[in-house]
Amino acid sequence: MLNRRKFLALAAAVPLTAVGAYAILRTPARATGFSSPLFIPGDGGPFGVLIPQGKLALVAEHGTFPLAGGKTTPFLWYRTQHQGKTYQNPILNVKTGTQLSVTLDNALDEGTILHWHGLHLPGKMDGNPRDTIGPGVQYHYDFTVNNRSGTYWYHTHAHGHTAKQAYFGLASFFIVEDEDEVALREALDLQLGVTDLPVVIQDKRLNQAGEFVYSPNPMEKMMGYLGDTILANLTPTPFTEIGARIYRFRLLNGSTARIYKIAFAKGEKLFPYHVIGNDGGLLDKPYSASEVFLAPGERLDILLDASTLSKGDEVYLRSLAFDSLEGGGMMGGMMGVMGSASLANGDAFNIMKLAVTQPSGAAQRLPARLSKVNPIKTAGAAVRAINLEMAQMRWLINGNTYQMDAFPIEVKRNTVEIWEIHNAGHSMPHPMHIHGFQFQVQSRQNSPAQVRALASHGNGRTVSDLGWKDTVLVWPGETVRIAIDFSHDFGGDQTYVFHCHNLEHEDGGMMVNLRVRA
Ligand SMILES: [Cu+2]
Repeated sequence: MLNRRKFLALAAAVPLTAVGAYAILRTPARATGFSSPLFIPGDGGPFGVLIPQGKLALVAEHGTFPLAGGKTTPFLWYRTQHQGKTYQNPILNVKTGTQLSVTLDNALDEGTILHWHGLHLPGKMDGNPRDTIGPGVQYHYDFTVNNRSGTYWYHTHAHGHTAKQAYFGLASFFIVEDEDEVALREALDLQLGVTDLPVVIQDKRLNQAGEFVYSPNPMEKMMGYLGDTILANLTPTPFTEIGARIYRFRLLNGSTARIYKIAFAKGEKLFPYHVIGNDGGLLDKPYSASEVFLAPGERLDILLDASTLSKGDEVYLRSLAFDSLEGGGMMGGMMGVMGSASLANGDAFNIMKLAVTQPSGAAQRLPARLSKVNPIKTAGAAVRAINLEMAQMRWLINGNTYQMDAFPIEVKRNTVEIWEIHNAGHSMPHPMHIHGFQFQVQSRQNSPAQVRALASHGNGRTVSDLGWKDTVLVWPGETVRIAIDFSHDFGGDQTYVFHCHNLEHEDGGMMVNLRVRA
């Protein structure tokens, strides 16, 4: 158990010279203009929507990305040439049942591997750190997409370098469609890239030339690296024009460490929205909400009904203030004293402005049903304890940091397990992610007050716990029970990882191998 004295000792261990350097690099936070057009994906180029036809060849390489104001930043991306067009970090858009054949060429100067976050795949197709490939090496993926419709994503999982490579860009969306998705799109006349907008939210530090800076000091390697400039689709202080109708936002928290408390606000008043999907796709029906936590790795699929707004109205996508509960409240204070991020985890800020350009429209009716979520049958399921804590400045899962050749968790194929994930009281919030399988949140116990306040869905659950999940935020002191069905129809033993999606925690070893025995 981490106590007050240990926290003070490790705080004292951070070299002040390193901290001093950040103060110089930091640019003013909280710009207020919201006059940069939101970057919206097109059908080619950066983040272009790509429907794979035949083989897909992705090259992980260095590039430069244009930011608002005519500046560019060094960037890492997956480039591909497909059907006569060039894409960087394409938004892949596939139907359930599609067979994909993908090559990854590593044109970086260090190891990398691509992980399909949220997809149900054989272990060798999943892209986990054990399969990191060196520079100049190619990795081949062949698999069938059998997930439900939903907003998945793909990103680097380079052993030891995931945070830095993801921070510099190696990530994009993977959007899966099935008949439920088609029905929803038709019912609400949604169009990807027009009224159905994938939005990745990230925080970065920029130097005076406007380039991304990633150089965490020892404290930030342990806690997580926070930026002070918030980007939506790589746009700082963005705005986008909307009509008076329903819009869909597929929000992805693509930050390495920052948690957002997602809300929309018109003036000082919260503007409620509907949650229609989580990590593993559509929920059974739309759920009204006005505040939802979104941790690194998680997705939130929402509908915003702007039909009651009128021309000239402005609505902001915001992150509301919350208590980051880092080190039982102590760590956050010390981070401030140490002169780390000027925008703390839990500070409030606007993310994006929506400007209504049409008079009020006719109300659109939300579908009463979206999809079917079959509850995992948990009768007779074994319960496995997963304990999260810190010792000697390392985050531990069941007492250990990551050992690449050890398989502390072995489960049997075609069995259901309940994982009881307990986070120590003096800790940090940890977004825990499992590869290869979607799970269902059964309950939250001993939640902090700010989570209990949102727990209106039974057994302490919030709206972001509904449906299917691959990443669940576990707050200090909390116990979160999840049900996982380890059924699959892949041949032989399968190996995956379970880890914290605070990417600095992950790179620091907050990860464990998992074997599903045939
Ligand atoms: Cu963590």
